[in-house]
Amino acid sequence: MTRSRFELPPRLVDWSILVTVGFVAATGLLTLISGRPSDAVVFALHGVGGLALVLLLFWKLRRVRPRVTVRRAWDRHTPVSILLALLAVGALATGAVWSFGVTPRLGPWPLLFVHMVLGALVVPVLLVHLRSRFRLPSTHDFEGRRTALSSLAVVGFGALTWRLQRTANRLLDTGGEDHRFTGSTEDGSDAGNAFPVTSWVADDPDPIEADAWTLRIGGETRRELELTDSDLDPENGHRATLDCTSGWYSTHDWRGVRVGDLLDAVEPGTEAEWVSFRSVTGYRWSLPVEEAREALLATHVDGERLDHGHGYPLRLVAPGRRGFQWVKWVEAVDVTRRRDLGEWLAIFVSGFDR
Ligand SMILES: Nc1nc2c(c(=O)[nH]1)N[C@H]1C(S)=C(S)[C@@H](COP(=O)(O)O)O[C@H]1N2
Ligand SMILES: [Mo]
Repeated sequence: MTRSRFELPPRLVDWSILVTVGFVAATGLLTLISGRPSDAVVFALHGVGGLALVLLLFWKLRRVRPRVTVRRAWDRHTPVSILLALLAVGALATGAVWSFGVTPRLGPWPLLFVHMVLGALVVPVLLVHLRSRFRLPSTHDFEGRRTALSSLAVVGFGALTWRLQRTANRLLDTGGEDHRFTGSTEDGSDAGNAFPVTSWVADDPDPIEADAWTLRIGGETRRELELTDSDLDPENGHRATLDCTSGWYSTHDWRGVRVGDLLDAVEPGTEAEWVSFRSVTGYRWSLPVEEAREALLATHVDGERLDHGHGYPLRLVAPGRRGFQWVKWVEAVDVTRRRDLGEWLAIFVSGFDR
């Protein structure tokens, strides 16, 4: 088979795919904890990487097609390769469709969630695929000038199509224009409690009775404090956007207690670095002390008392953080010296022991 001058050596394509998949997987994970406008670059890089992968995958799939269409060419690893191709194409397609503002649900799952699942599955299936198909490159495959030029072409293609996609969104007035920089679409802003309720995995506590609830504040502090619902004086407010990683956002006027005021009352020790917020369900998340001070433990949204689904009696409002970090049904604030890595597990397993 003759190769056109624009086609890259197979091994170079394969290695470029490996590197690019690593890049989109890493940036994809990073998007989950990116919520500030200055983080927009993470989403852009993820998009550019995905589009670069479209070109690489086009080359690759064209080359290997006969190995699939000719039944004799199959070996026992071929099904894994086909599965991998389907997952990769599915992840790229769902990502692209979402970027154009088409945001259907597939049964209970938002398309963006399907995108994440497919993308996450690519990684282990790719590792299995590599076990049977891994080939060390020869120096010939990476001849300097050609490698540099082709890398440039692939990255250039990704960046250019990303740019064109934005322009197309604007010109064709697709819903993509209305996405926040995180890719999320607006839902229920300024409508009080009438915005989506999202809890994940098993977190579903019974409604909390105000008299049976207290808020404890302690840890690396000089004093401890226990407050009841009637002690909470919702005198502080923030306008902030809750942005869920499943692809929706909602902007509201939140009112409640400034965490900094609570901390002043208990006096954190000099070693205090983090503040952890724990839910009655065991769900928890922590923020660095300085950031936590500016956060809010909210009792009200747009002037309404928070309802049960949104975390009554008290929920964390952490501007610039993604929704999953806005702990609902908070009952304890714990000042600590070290970052609590167990929270990464807690958010998945909380609620299962009930
Ligand atoms: N205790 C607890 N807090 C939680 C969650 C949860 O499952 N349990 N879900 C988080 C997620 S993923 C999001 S997006 C927001 C959603 O808040 P809402 O249900 O008020 O819209 O709450 C966060 N806080
Ligand atoms: Mo979320």
